[in-house]
Amino acid sequence: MSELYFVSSNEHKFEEAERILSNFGVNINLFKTTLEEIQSNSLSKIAERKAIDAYTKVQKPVIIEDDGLFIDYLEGFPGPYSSYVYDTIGNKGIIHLLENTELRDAKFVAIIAYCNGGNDVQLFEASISGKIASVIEKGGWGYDPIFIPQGESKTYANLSDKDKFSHRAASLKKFSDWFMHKH
Ligand code: ITT
Repeated sequence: MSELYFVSSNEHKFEEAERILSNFGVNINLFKTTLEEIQSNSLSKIAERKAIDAYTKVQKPVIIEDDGLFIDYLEGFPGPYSSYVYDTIGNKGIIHLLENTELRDAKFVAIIAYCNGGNDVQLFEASISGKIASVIEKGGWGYDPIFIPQGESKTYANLSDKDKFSHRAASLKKFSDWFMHKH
């Protein structure tokens, strides 16, 4: 099987993806770089462009992942802007925006995009519903300390089995089903 690169600036994403995919028999290597992120309301369009940019840089089969946290009360914000919002207002800012409401429903979306040359990109999308916590928990990374997946009472930061049901695991499962079948 040819080498497959996971292209990302985020090592946490890679570590989880590597662990999840190894259970499906797929091995990945990290190619650490910052990819071009176009401004768009569509995660799919962003993911597609990231995958083409990644292939241009690596010149080997690549996957990238684009995630978004969509908060109902904020009309889906930060969604496609999740990375920028995390780096600016962060979890504190999100909690502040939801200070006066009980409406805390949200979903975490992950898109895996595969490219092996040209403009041909395969997309695999999955999401998980949940809620935004009222206080920031300790541990985890990114939005882990504030996202409580449906059916759980703790955030991603304090769940030992995040991989079992995370947005990342669900989209990687779809990808690996396709990828293993293709090879
Ligand atoms: P890339 O270089 O791969 O683009 P990134 O960190 O910019 O890395 P995204 O744009 O896909 O990644 O992610 C959007 C934001 O959501 C970013 O701040 C991530 O840290 C965060 N995020 C994604 N998945 C997460 C998870 O499982 N737990 C916590 N935060 C997560």
